[in-house]
Amino acid sequence: MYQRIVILTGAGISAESGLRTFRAEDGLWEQHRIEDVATPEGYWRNPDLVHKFYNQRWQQLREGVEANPAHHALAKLEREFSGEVMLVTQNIDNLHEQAGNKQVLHMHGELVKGRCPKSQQVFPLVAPFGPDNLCTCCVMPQVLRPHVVWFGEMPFGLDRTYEALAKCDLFIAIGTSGTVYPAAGFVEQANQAGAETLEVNLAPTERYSQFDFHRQGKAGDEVPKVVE
Ligand code: BJW
Repeated sequence: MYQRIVILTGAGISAESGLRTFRAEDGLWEQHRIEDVATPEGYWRNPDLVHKFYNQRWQQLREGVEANPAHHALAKLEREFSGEVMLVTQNIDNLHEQAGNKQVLHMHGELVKGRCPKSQQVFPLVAPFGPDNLCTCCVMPQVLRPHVVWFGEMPFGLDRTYEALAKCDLFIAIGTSGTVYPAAGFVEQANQAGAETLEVNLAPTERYSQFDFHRQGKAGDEVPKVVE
């Protein structure tokens, strides 16, 4: 019955794969100040600290974190749905790709890539971030920064996302607290387009009242049921 679906995922969809979310009590920011590890100013103040933060997360991915039933259900949807489906993730992990999704818009970047801070050229990450991991695009090679979007920076692919939101008939937000803009405003855009909206989360979020439907529980339990 739906023809054009937009799906937004957040850290909660990867929680059952063993990746920590941000704002939980034992979350990624429990031991860090957001300004230190998630802003460009924090990065330039102390690149070593930020490199260490992302190297630990990259290492965890490389050690074999696996996609869970929620990621697999969304890959099945992409394979089998006859209409259009757009998957936008705020996550920098690669679990949607691991599950088989071919079209993933990583609006906050990707952990498996680094970026030259001068030319903005993006490189696959082959070694940990650090003073010796340099770009190959500049005459004076630059230290690669994580290819991620920090506070105050512009998320990727917004034009495409807003275009899809303006046309969608179903919007689903999975495992995101709805506290970070512009992603937190997507439900409003979908509502304005006349779409139906569904929130899948362990607990009601700040955006609860903006959604038509809710499924409360683990993404790994709920998303496969939604996709069926
Ligand atoms: C489960 C589960 C399970 C757990 N199953 N569920 C004042 C007002 C409005 C906006 C601003 C403002 N001041 C500043 C701003 C803008 C700012 C912003 O939004 N700040 C807010 C804090 C207010 N935003 C920006 O700066 C953005 N850029 C920007 O706005 O550019 C200008 C612009 C202008 C005009 C148009 C458009 C743009 C950039 C934001 C960049 C965010 N970057 C980070 C780090 C990325 C790299 C990294 O991963 O380290 O992105 S911050 C962090 O938060 C990360 C996440 O993607 C993002 C969202 O977090 P998420 O995914 O929601 O995780 P949690 O932990 O918050 O929630 C997890 C949820 O899962 C919970 O609800 C759990 O219940 C649930 N859950 N287990 C189901 N098993």
